Amino acid sequence: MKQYHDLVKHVLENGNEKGDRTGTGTKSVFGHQMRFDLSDGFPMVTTKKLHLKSIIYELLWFINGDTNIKYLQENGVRIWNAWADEKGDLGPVYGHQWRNWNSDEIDQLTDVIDTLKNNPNSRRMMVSAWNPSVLPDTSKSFSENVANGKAALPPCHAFFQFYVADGKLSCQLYQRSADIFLGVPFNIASYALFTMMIAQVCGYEAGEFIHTFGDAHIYNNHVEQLELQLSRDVRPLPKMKINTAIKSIFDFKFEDFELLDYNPHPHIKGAVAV
Ligand code: U5P
Repeated sequence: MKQYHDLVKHVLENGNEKGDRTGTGTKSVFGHQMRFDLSDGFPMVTTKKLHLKSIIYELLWFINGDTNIKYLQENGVRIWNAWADEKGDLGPVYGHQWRNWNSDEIDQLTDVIDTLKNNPNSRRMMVSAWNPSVLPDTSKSFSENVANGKAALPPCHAFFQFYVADGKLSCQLYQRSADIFLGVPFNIASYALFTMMIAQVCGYEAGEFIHTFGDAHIYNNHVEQLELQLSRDVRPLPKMKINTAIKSIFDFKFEDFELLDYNPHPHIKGAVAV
């Protein structure tokens, strides 16, 4: 994961000192891109331990179009707890926009898979989670926004596009805002896995995951943790084994994934800016 370490170094050395919504303060750059060839191994950072379980369950939850945290909680995943209302609802966040865009019964995920199978040269294979009509009113609480039919949070991974060449499927994500220490390692693993799953069900090899950023930032209270991480040696990437019997994106279960040869350095704690 040299790409990740290079991003960390670049932002520590060249980032703009910038205030932010959470009051924490950041070092930030605008515009950056990393490329991961998925045949090199599964891009999970090795210089700190990441838990894959949350990533897999969250991805299956997006794919199902679910926006209530009940399913995540039943599976021990807490990453969305801070934003849900008393019924566990988050409003029309990722899963809703992917499967039922703007509540107009536009299933972007099914449509893009259809195009990938039938017209892979298309330059229109995009899925957008960004929907200006449901962005939250920041003067209101998360649950007030949800009660008004708005999303609890604006999406960070805003939209993605697929590309097929030489029998390989690649995916490029545009992430408008990226917490380099806590969010980015999860976001990379999540979209890398998603790319592999889409490739499998469409009959392609997995090509590259290309991660494009808007505001890529290091929170001031994560600098020490990242310096520790940079001091550690980068280890070989693990491999991801996916049950090859699955032929529909909607049929994957947690048990269909197996991470092999992941030998990371110990976990590093850091506070989340809410
Ligand atoms: N964030 C991520 N990845 C995610 C979700 C959130 O990095 O998947 C981070 C953003 O980078 C930012 C915060 O630090 O959460 C959301 O704040 P804002 O950009 O909406 O102000």
